[in-house]
This record gives sequence, C-alpha cells and structure tokens, in this order.
Amino acid sequence: MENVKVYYFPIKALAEGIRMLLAYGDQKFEDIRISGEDWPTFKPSMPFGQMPVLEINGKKYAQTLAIMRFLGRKYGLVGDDIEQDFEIDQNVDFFVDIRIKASAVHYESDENVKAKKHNELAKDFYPVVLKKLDEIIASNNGHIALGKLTWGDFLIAGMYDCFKLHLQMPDLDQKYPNIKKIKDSVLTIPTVKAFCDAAPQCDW
Ligand SMILES: N[C@@H](CCC(=O)N[C@@H](CS)C(=O)NCC(=O)O)C(=O)O
Repeated sequence: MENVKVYYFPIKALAEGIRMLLAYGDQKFEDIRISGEDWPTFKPSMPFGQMPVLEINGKKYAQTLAIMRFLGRKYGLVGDDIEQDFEIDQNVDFFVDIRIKASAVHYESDENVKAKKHNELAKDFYPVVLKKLDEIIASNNGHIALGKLTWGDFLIAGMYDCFKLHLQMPDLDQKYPNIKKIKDSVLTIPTVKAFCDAAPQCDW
C-alpha cells in the first residue's frame, strides 16, 4: 500500500493495535498523533467524527475492528474459513464487551456514580468475565482464538495498558497472566518491537 496514514490521539488505546499490525506487515505509514487541542479542526474530516482512522492513498477508513479485520486479511492473520473467522470475531467481541464497560466507568464524570459502578463491576462482573477471558487465551495457546496469532491478538496487545487502567486493576498481570501473555508475545515480533521501541512512549 502507498501513502498510508494513521490518525489518532497521542495515546495507544484503540489505535495501537492498528499501528502494530501495520508494523507487522512491514508497511511504512505516517503516524499522525493529534492533540486534544487540535482535534476540533480534524474532527469534521473523519468519516464518523472519531478516530482511529486509517488513510490509504487519500481514502479514509474508520472503525477499529473493521480496520483490523481488513489488515488481518491483508497479512494472513485470519481464519482458514468463515467458521474460524467467526471464532476470532466472537472472542474479540467478548473482550470488547468488557473493555466498553470498564471504559464507561473510567470516563464517568460524577465521582460517586463512578465509584458505585466500579464497585458493582468489580464484585460481580470482572471476576467472572476476566477468568473466562483468561481461560479462553490459555486454551488457545496464548492467543485470543484458533490457537494461533490473528489480528485479534493485536487488538488486545495494543489495548492492554489502557484496559488495565480502565479496569482499575494494577494487579491484572498477576491475576490473569494469560491476558498479558498476548501483549508480550505480540511485542516479541521483531518489526512490531522495532516500531514500539521507536514510537513516542505513552503509558496507555
Ligand atoms: N467504534 C469506534 C469508536 C471510536 C472512538 O470512540 N474514538 C474516540 C477516541 S477512543 C474519539 O474519537 N473521541 C473523540 C470524539 O468523539 O470527538 C472505533 O472502534 O473506532
């Protein structure tokens, strides 16, 4: 692909998996990191007024999962048939369900509501779903699906630090070590590691 750009904020979060997939594919791209201050100027030019956005030869593509599936197909990080692709989608959607609940709490502006919602999730929801997610990864040889590296692993690897922050779970690594294994294994891929080492450092 020629003239490839990724637009996102100066954080990892939703865009890091896309950036890492492009690095995996040895694809040169312009890593455009837009500050919150500059965002209102860019917002109207994005397909849905949000980021991340992938641009290829002037055409803009939006929605994290759609972009990652597209790059996954391009680089052979998909299933062998539609049933296998379903398994990737299903397990990725399970991860996304957890991440969306945690993110909603993180961005809650009322501190009392935030604490109440977090306590509810921490009591009844997180222990069940994180155990399940950890088991899924353990039974897939350290991957989110199919027992092998797929685009879904890049989503989790890229989001891991943000996920941990939004879960308010500093001991996530110790409690659910298989989830972290995905991040560790994606980061050992030489072109991905080279990209991450050279990229602007951000906590999440
Ligand atoms: N479903 C979209 C969600 C994208 C999204 O929520 N982007 C946020 C940043 S993480 C954003 O652009 N916020 C700025 C805004 O909405 O103005 C995706 O997965 O790409």
